Amino acid sequence: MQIEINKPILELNDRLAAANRALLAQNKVFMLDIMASPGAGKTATILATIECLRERYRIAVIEGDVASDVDAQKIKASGITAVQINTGGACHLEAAMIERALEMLPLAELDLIIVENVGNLVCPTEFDLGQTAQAVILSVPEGDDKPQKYPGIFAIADVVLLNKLDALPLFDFSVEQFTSSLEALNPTAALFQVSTRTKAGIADWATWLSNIIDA
Ligand SMILES: Nc1nc2c(ncn2[C@@H]2O[C@H](COP(=O)(O)OP(=O)(O)OP(=O)(O)O)[C@@H](O)[C@H]2O)c(=O)[nH]1
Ligand SMILES: [Mg+2]
Repeated sequence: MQIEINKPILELNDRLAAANRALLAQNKVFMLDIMASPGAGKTATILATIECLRERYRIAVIEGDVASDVDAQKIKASGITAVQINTGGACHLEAAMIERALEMLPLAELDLIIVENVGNLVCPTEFDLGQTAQAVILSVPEGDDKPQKYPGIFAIADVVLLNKLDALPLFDFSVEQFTSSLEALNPTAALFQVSTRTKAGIADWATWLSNIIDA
């Protein structure tokens, strides 16, 4: 006999995610979930995005990490409210964790919540958080083959950011190969080539995000 553990866990997660989504809709808050490997540039992208959009939207950030409040401190240093979730080992955020973080935020006074998921290209894929949109960041040093090797996460993305574009001369990374594998997996995902260091592409990405927030 086989016991299916994942099914009830995911069903419960889906129910809580639906409740999060309803709460956000009721408060007219857009929630963006950002997923990527450790070090791909999630926090750097969030900070760069905040700089572009802070005059236009009231923003808060939910930080997900296995341990520490390093990223939440970076966000707070920019004057933006941040709630840190420590998963204590889990390699992804879950809807129940977001539910608790949302209780700590003044939803009626916010337009945009950016969630930094735990650094991982596999685990976050199955866990709906109640987000409005999902972004995946891949950075140039990770290699152009990642959509082929981790198809699940690229397939569910609404938007993909190729970050650390400034590092292209140092790595054997084919933008063409990456783009065509991504397109084969997810033809409708928007793609932005960015560098949080040089700020290349950041304004275009922020404009795209603000267009879907306003839609
Ligand atoms: N050269 C270059 N470095 C970058 C760029 N974006 C981020 N970095 C660097 O990459 C490292 C990781 O960036 P983070 O933003 O902390 O990455 P993260 O995905 O939030 O990492 P975790 O939260 O640990 O999973 C830092 O040293 C950043 O300065 C970029 O566009 N170009
Ligand atoms: Mg980070």
